[in-house]
Amino acid sequence: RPSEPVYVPKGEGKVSFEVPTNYLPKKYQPVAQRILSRFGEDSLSSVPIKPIAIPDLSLVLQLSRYDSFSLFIPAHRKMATRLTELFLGMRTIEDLLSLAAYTRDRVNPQMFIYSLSVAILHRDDTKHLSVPQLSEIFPDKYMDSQVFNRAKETANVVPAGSRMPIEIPLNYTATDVDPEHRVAYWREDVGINLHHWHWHLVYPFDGPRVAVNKDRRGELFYYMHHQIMARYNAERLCNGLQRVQPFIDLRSPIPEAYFPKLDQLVAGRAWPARPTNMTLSDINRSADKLRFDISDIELYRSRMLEAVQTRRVRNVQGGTQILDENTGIDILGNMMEASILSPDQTFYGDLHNLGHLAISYIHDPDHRYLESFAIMGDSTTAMRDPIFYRWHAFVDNVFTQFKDSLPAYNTQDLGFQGVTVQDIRITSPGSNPNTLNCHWTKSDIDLSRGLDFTPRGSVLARLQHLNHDEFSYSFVVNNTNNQEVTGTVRVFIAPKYDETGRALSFNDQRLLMIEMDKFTTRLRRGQNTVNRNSVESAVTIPFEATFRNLNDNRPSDSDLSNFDQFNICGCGWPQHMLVPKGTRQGYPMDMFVMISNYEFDRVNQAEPTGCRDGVSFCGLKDLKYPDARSMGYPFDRVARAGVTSMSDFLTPNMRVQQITVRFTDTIKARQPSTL
Ligand code: CUO
Repeated sequence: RPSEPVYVPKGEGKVSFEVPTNYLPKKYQPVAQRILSRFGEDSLSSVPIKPIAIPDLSLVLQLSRYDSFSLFIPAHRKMATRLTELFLGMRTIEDLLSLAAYTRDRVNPQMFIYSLSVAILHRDDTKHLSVPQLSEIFPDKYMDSQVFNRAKETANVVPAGSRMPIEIPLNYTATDVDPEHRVAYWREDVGINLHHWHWHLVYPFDGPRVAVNKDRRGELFYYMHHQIMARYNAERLCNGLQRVQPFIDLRSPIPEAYFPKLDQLVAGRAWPARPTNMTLSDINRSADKLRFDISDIELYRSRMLEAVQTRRVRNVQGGTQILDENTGIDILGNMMEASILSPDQTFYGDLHNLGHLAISYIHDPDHRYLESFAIMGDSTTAMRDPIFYRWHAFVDNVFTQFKDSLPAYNTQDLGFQGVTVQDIRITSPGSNPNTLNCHWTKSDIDLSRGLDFTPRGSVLARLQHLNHDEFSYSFVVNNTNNQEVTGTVRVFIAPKYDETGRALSFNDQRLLMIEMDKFTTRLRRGQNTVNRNSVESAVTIPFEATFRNLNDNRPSDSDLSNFDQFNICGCGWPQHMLVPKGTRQGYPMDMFVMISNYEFDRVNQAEPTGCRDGVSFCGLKDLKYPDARSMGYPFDRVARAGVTSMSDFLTPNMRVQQITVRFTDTIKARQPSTL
């Protein structure tokens, strides 16, 4: 049993840490007293750090504090794994805290946060804690670098409490001359990028087995990224853009450019940009112990495709494994990402990761300019770049090819005896039925934890982001069974028309289906009305997980974590991005609702004790994925024979309703939830 969790500040007071002098890096030791008093003079409580035997850190210290850190680089991965193992191996919380205090100013800061976060998520005595919000530790990975000079200026001149938030304009990376810029608000959204970082933190592909070996992790890699693609494609269609073209010919120039305008504060360097029409090259960077050719990626790709076509994979023992209906996608996901669960990591390589790396070194493949990787090399920032989606469209196509080779669901797989969905509708206050309303909102993020200011106190950045009015679903369901039954309600929405205005075929539309919610419900005999609010969605985490409330002037040090307050999970789609933007005229979409028989969906296991938000994308901590069906069901397979349209597809336990998504180009303050 853990002793008092001393490192979680309680109450209103400020907290300081009493660190043994020799725990500070050598350069700070002569001024130890000054440093410690600087952070300690107005503290109300302090946490003593006990001296421990410091383990061997030689491997971990090979990466300098000022280098960029990427999990896609195998050498970095090794170091991070070692550090994670050390944190996981600390006997008590006090020992963990001591090692963290010792390593904090010595090891690469990004590796430090990564390894400590993975350890916190997986140690028995800390797994009830939420990991710190990355946008507040490394705000430089999420917003325009200009903001940081302005933040410093403000902090020096204006006392804490009277500081106005620093406004970051919406369109700071490009102009509409580049059509791709129309969806920059989506790609550069802080909440979306935080979700992606957090997902990869919860589901690392390398590292201690306890962290990697999770129920259906390969399948979730497929499904979560597939949903990102579906959402991004819907967003593109709303903005008059075509669906993403997969990046297949790796020798062809990449027309999509990206200029991130982000700085790496610790490294003191700007993230490299990529002008239009650059081409990939073989990578040979001895400083990163990294060497591979584009033909290696092509070779791994052909092996992966062969596995998909034959539905067989090689394993390291020299045998073969069948990719079957149930576990095939999980194995493929692990192969694609090259997790340590891949059946043969050497033969299938790390296709997905090498794609990220080759793209991220396109500007300096042989390190002659001493440049580091671009934002595709870091899962924290990768989703900002248009090329992310072209690469992941390729990745998704491989999975879809496999799924399409499986037998279609028949009406028995889809139906629910005696259950009929009679009416489905969306209600949004002050609006027509079946209408979703989007607009802009401005919200704040505190920069002060990520910047070393004197004088201290919070400095807020105010960001403009997409948002929607809260809404609710109501479904009328008839149960003609002579008893109460339990069902899983599955709610999806998808665009109705393609780029040219033609109705999408069933097979195209199903690949664009966005999961909006999934929940279980009891159905009494006879007619039932099932109600559900948008903030309850199984894909999202609450608004407060991403932003602070406007005009919330609590000093940041006494509010060390708004996670503690809301018991928020970090992984999950941000609530403010639940709905695609729509259009001013009103964008037509189909809402699809299915109630499946819970007898076939149920996973028998203990009730979750930790967070339950964002479950569809993030699973449940230490438990099995709580839905026994294939992820993406019922849209993960091709249509059964004879089905060409959505209406052909429907069984009585499903229903479709056209909805309208309307965008109003105004800034609207967030309304408190009605729930
Ligand atoms: Cu999430 Cu490519 O997997 O970034």
